[in-house]
Amino acid sequence: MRHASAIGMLLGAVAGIALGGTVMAESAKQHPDKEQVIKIVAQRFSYSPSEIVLKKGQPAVLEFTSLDFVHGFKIPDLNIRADLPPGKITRVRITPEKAGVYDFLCDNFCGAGHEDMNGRIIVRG
Ligand SMILES: [Cu+2]
Repeated sequence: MRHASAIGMLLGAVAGIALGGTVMAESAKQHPDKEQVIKIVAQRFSYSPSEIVLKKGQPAVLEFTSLDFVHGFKIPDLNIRADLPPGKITRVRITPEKAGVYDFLCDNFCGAGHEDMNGRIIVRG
């Protein structure tokens, strides 16, 4: 009886390890290249944060919330733009393919400080 019980415990431990390994492998399979999510708040006349660091080749989602106006979001060098209506989340997906610094700006005239509403994305290689 003693032996049987010891074997039972041993089997339980082995099964636990195997299960742990399976769970990890499954999770890696479902998120092979997990998106980085960055929340950005837009309001007259700034983006917060105004500097965003991304990694080359890693997919990212910029989640914008505007507090006061349909601001714009434009990255001229990447040919990306979006309207950012207040009261909803606007998602912009980017997978930067080249390291560098990319300026972005509001391209919907939003008032006296509109020209200063900008920021930059730094892509690290
Ligand atoms: Cu604006």
